[in-house]
Amino acid sequence: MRTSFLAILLLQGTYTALAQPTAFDVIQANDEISLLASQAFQEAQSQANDAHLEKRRSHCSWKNIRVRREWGTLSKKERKSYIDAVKCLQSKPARTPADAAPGAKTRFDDYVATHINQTLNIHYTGSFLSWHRYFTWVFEEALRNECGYKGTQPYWDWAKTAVTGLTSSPIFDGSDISMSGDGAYEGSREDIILGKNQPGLTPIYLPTGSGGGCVKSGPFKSMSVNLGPISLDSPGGETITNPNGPLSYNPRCLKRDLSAEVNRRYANASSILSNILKPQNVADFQLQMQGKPGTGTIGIHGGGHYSLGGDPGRDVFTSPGDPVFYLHHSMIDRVWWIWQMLDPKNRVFSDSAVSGTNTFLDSPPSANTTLDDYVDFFYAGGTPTKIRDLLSTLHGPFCYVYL
Ligand SMILES: *[C@@H]1O[C@H](CO)[C@@H](O)[C@H](O)[C@H]1NC(C)=O
Ligand SMILES: *[C@@H]1O[C@H](CO)[C@@H](O)[C@H](O)[C@H]1NC(C)=O
Ligand SMILES: *[C@@H]1O[C@H](CO)[C@@H](O)[C@H](O)[C@H]1NC(C)=O
Ligand SMILES: [Cu+2]
Repeated sequence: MRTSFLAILLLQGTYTALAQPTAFDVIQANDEISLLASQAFQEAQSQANDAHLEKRRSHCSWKNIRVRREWGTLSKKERKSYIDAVKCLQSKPARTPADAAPGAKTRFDDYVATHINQTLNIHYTGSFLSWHRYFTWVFEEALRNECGYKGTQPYWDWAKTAVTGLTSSPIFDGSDISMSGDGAYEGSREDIILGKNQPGLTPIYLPTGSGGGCVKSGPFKSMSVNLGPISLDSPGGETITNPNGPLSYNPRCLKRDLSAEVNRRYANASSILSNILKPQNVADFQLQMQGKPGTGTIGIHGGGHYSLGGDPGRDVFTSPGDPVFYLHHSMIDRVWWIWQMLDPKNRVFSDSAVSGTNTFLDSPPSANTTLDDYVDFFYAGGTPTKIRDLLSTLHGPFCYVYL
């Protein structure tokens, strides 16, 4: 395997030399990620063809593998069919009974309600990566099985939008074949302040973006966000909560506040590359990705979420209420997959592939997450599945790779 220039820099601890990247560094970091991604693809291909693994696998082979692609590489027709399938889920009635979540009105909302219900047990926990991998996959399955979608779940490459800006990217340009664009501009506002009222934490100031109001154009212009908010970070450090309860019916427009600045600051090519090359165990990997509280960063995971902004984009609980959530989490999953494929023995097929407890930052204190713990989405669908079976994208329910 080729030892890369950047890997050597990282090993030598001279990475700080790149803290102010030039155009050259950006290109180089992007090239590095592409190389690592193609190595991951080859590793997955050889695993899929491996006769030994074949025995442990029920259904997945290289012949029926699904390939997830970056949004901008999809044809217009493919983008349209993804959008149509999401809108189809938004038009079908919820399976969640009204007494379990009165605000869940559509099949799309079933997923939002499930995420809200479990938020404090799936972020900064041992299940974070596997839970969201399975969640995104079960959503993709619903698009296919309930809405006739023939494609795969596309992803949002933040490294690309860190360079192009968000509003001019094919995901957010507001056209009929985008995921809708920015919200109406609400003028300059006070910063978003994360952790303002948490004692002992240095607050993080995030600039507001170029929108703030209701999404103006594109396919999701008139969609209804039905659930939440539960903990919506707002200008000035205020947090907005629906007083009628987290799962009550609270229909409102989809708001966005696209911020290329937040994207660039936390989810650029170097930060993605560093998240792939630096952490040597899953505890460090998932913590770098989510941002270690108190260190002043929100990681690439927070970078994507907060660059969307708006409502529900800035609400950890309700975030799947913005359909771009699934493109974002597909990218999160892709980064995990690339990292896993650098050392599959330890990062996929081992007890040490999982680390952490069952509660948000172990608060309140809880048991360590184990490979035999189940991920269960209740009404949203999917069979309750052990984390053990969610660690490889070629095993258990899965059969996909990223290109
Ligand atoms: C919320 O989670 C509990 C288990 O913790 C489950 O019994 C309940 O059905 C879930 N509700 C929804 C709306 O998913
Ligand atoms: C890229 O991200 C890293 C950390 O995530 C940050 O230190 C660096 O300043 C960012 N680059 C730019 C150009 O904002
Ligand atoms: C939980 O995991 C931590 C970190 O890996 C470990 O030090 C600790 O012993 C584990 N606790 C139990 C009860 O297994
Ligand atoms: Cu989440």
